[in-house]
Amino acid sequence: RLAQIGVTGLAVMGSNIARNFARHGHTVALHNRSIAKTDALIEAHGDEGDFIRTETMEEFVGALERPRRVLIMVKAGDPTDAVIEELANLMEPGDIIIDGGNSLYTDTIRREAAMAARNLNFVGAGISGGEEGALNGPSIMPGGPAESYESLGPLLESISAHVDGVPCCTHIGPDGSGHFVKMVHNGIEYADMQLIGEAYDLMRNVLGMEVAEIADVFREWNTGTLDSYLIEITAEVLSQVDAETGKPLVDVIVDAAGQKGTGRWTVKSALDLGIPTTGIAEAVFARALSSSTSQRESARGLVAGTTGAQAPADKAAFVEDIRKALYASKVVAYSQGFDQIAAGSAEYGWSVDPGKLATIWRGGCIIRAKFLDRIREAYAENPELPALLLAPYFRDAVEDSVESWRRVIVTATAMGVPVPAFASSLSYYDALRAERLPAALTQGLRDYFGAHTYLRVDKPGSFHTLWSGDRSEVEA
Ligand code: NBP
Repeated sequence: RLAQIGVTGLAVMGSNIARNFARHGHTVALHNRSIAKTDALIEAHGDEGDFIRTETMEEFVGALERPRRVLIMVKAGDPTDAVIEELANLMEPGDIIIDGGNSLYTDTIRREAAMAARNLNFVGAGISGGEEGALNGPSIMPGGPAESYESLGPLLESISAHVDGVPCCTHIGPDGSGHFVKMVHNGIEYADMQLIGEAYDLMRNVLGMEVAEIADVFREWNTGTLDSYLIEITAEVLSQVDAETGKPLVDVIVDAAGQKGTGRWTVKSALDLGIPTTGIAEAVFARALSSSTSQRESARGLVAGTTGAQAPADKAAFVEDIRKALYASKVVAYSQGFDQIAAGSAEYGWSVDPGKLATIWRGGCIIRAKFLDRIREAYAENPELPALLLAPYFRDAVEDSVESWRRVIVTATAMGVPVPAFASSLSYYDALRAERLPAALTQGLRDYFGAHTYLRVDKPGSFHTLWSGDRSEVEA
């Protein structure tokens, strides 16, 4: 017998995906650099389906039906390159190599070109959903050649999450597009988590609420427009009591957030593309600030200057303000993320369909939410949306929230509670809708010190003022 799919790299993610394939009736060839992980998987879960145990790469490749399909689930970076090279040396034209790790999209573009030159199909596939998703149904974002999706698509769709019978897996576009959208997905996840953190902090440090009470608020929010996986697990984490101390677990966890890099990659790419993803950037910087432990230690005791600032008297009303501020800021973060995807797609010629993307993010992935259905509808209604924020549904939601949003930021600022993502999202909204921006002054300054020229509102052409001369204007 031959396997329909091979999985190499059997740590948490790889072994769960291999089990997911097997549970869906596919024969799965297993390989890992060290045999121990392969044996551990077979020992613990061998009865879940049809696995073929292999020790060497030769044996592994030989166990696959043609065209061969191999999913690589090893550490991103050099290990992935090493495994690709080993596989490519053993494969034949038309075979498909899938990289399911969190690879940087520019690496995927490079690898796809190198494999195409050897007549091999290379598919960079973003996979989201963590360990649990890998086992029970992730959201899968495969890029690479469209032809390879014909053979691969049904296999991947069978193990993906499904929402209303629709698989959370679709061909995203050529070469690095799958890993690019997965990267932005992770960036949005950073923004979502930061916004949730700020909402929690406001309830805690402006309203003085108990952790358990805040957990109840999130549980309640999860029944409305904010209904999402992250809001749901926020209630779970906030409800957890530390067995050792009897305190809320969140109070014994060190307040320094880690990061593995996909948020940072998103922001770097946004800078290169010239797209203001302020929500994601604030989230990445907020994690960095939280981890500046010694600097924070030294800054403790800096004057707050909050003399006389009072918490709002109507607690319930302020909680509702926070909910609206969270929702509006979330709309901004997604709108910015989709802007970045549109810009990346244009830059690399990927033709990514934002509506299809919203559809496959509805289930399986970490940012899955009711909200994604609204995004899918917005793009279905108008595929040429200038910005998600301007789709009628989201525009109404944000306009309905804007007064609450301002009250929250005013109060947080007066009371010295940091709300970088809430505040910068509101500033983005205000800048986007502004009649005139101070960028006109920036242009004047640039012209003054660097003769960078400026455009005029009243006539065509570029102009320069002779700042160090008689200050008359010349056409540049
Ligand atoms: P890890 O990222 O921890 O990688 C461990 C695996 O890589 C092991 O199978 C290990 O083999 C193998 N490996 C290494 Br390390 N160097 C190798 C090399 N030079 N040659 C061959 N194999 C090598 O595993 P993971 O957490 O399961 O994640 C797998 C991929 O999925 C990563 O790219 C990750 O970013 C991505 N991802 C993870 C999550 C998540 O929630 N964890 C979610 C989405 C995507 P060994 O057993 O012989 O050491």
